[in-house]
Amino acid sequence: MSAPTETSTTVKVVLVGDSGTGKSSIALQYAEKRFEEHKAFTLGVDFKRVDARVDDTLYRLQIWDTAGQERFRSLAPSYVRDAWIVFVVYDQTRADTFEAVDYWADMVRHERGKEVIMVLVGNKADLPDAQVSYQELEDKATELECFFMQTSAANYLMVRRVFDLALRNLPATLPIQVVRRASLGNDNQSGSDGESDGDGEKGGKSAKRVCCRS
Ligand SMILES: Nc1nc2c(ncn2[C@@H]2O[C@H](COP(=O)(O)OP(=O)(O)O)[C@@H](O)[C@H]2O)c(=O)[nH]1
Ligand SMILES: [Mg+2]
Repeated sequence: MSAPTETSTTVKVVLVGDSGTGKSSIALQYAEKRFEEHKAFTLGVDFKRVDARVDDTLYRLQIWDTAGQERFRSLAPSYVRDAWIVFVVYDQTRADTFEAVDYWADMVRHERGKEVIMVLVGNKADLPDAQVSYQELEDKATELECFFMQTSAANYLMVRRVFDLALRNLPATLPIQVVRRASLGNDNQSGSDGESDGDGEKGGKSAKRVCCRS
């Protein structure tokens, strides 16, 4: 395998969506490969830094995990404003969180227009009692002209795939500057997870690109 290309630009990623949908759990699983059954509520905004390798490129990610509660809602736009990737997360076992997707997606489009990579994420795909079907997810993503994926924050591979999807589709307009060919060092996305796209994951389906004509 060739050495990855390191990029100098930090890619800002923001998670939005109603409270309890699993935003913090997705961030935790991606950054630290762990899952907490009883995750404490996020107050305000949490921040994580992750080095991520996708294909042959090493990205530096800043992950901003916002709180979904009503009293914190006014904070989210200022984080979304200069983000390149926004995950709009709902809990597929709670229809009310899916209904709230319009609110969050409108805010994202208002702040960032079509330039941003927006991914509609149906989380908790490991749980049996879904109130929102895969078809509804797909239809909503078509309507919102965004990417979509089902995830389970309990499953690292599913979480990694949603980040990979977004990173692979970063627009050419992103000023990513390649600085050097570098050996991988200690980034946490070593690519040795034995994962192959589309296979080997439980409880979810792979995403399709449905949108985002530029
Ligand atoms: N079964 C299951 N539980 C999850 C999943 N994601 C989050 N949770 C749980 O749902 C609750 C809320 O998660 P949290 O990450 O705090 O949601 P947030 O408010 O959107 O940040 C926590 O008890 C998590 O353990 C998931 O994919 N599957
Ligand atoms: Mg949270």
